[in-house]
Amino acid sequence: MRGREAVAIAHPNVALSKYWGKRPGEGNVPAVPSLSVTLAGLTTRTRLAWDASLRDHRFVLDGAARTREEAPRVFAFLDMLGRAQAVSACADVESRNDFPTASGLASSASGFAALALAGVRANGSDWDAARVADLARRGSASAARSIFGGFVELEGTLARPVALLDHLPLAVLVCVTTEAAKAVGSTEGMRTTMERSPYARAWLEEAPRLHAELRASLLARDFARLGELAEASALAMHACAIAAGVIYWSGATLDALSAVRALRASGTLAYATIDAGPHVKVLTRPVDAAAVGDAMRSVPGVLRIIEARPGEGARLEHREVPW
Ligand code: 2P0
Repeated sequence: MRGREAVAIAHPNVALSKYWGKRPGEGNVPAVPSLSVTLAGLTTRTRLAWDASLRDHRFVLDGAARTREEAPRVFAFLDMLGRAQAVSACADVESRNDFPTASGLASSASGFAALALAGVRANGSDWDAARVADLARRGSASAARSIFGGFVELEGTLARPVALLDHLPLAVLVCVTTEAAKAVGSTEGMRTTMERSPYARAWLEEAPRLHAELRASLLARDFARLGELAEASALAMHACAIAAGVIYWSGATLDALSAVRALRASGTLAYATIDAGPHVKVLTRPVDAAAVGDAMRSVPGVLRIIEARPGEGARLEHREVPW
């Protein structure tokens, strides 16, 4: 029998202070705190119904049905979601991203955020945002941050909003450098880093310091300091990963980084951040976004630019207020 359904939407986020590395043990708990901004304009929309007539979950992503073998993480998450909600039925899920998977914006963050919220609400549960975020984290830690809008912190198992989306005027220019999917996923990349990098301990010590200072600069609305710290966090994360042979950068990444530094040298507030892929995301003020976009477009190897602004947290479709 088909139960109630819910349709949730969620957006990806970009971390200003980075999460890289997990605490030992179960539960997918980050080893370091992170702070992100949820992005408007790029959306995952997920419909979920609990259906007792199904023999296994049904998962359709961007119009194509995926089997348990093809999407093990999603199926394991749905198993866990059913247990958490005490539902014996299987989930019937259709999910769609309106942005390409290789865009450099993690679809796992918006994907697991939308899936968690839809699964909980389809069962009629009125869990609060922190509890839904705790669930989403088990799918992908960055998904916990996409439950909330604006500027969001994830520390251990707890995700919480730090500042509203209009707290600090910010434009994020995603400089796409390849249309190919990344070679090494984040989970594997961070595991290899923690096992093999001679600088793993240094990262685990440095990341919380950078995070605390970045958080303070956000609350003080100090854009330049926030940008410097965000770039420092990304560079420290990648330096640690590179030392373990986990190299996400390409030549275009370095060229884009140089262009951001040239912009700064000429007096423009522009700062780079880089996630588990070769794309460079430029943090700038909306007033400078057009000029920064022009400069980045002229970098050889930058294929196109997606411009994003701070956005809302995950919510049920057709609802003005978050839930
Ligand atoms: C972040 N990243 O803080 C960091 C920076 C990428 C680089 O969170 O293993 O997909 O599923 O918890 O959340 C991407 O990692 O990893 C990520 P899992 P996730 O945004």
